[in-house]
Amino acid sequence: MPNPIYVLSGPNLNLLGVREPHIYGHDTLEDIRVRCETRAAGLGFEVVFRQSNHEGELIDWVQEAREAASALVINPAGYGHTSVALLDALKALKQPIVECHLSNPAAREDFRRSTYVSLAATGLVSGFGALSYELAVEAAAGMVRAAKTV
Ligand code: CA2
Repeated sequence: MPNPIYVLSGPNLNLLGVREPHIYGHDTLEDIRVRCETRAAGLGFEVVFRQSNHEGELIDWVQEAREAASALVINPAGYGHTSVALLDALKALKQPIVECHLSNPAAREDFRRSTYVSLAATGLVSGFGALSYELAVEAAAGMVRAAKTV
């Protein structure tokens, strides 16, 4: 079994399914965890699925992923738009990084149009609700598999 795919979620995403379902959908983060694990298992991967409201904790997990992950999926939430420190941590990763958003931030307020995370990401999946996470896991697994066959 390859190293797990780390799936990290940033601040306020613990409230999913409880508030603002018109923007972020009805799935809870627990629902999304199950969907990611199921999709990953079908592709021969395990998932480490975590959420934090704290920038430093997310950075610690990105650093942990340097040693322990085969790829990283991250929904940085609000920190994507603000955190140079998170970008610096991501830049130290050699593994594929898939940035993931439930909504399509490019179609929302101007300040959401770009993220620092995009500067380090291999690719981006956004706008598909909970399915964005599943597609991001699939993309991450595909990148890992492709790297192994080259
Ligand atoms: O669309 C996404 O996944 C976002 O990363 C969500 C962030 C937002 O700042 C980004 O621009 C796009 C906000 C996460 C807030 O999550 C909540 C969930 C339920 C209720 C309230 C907030």
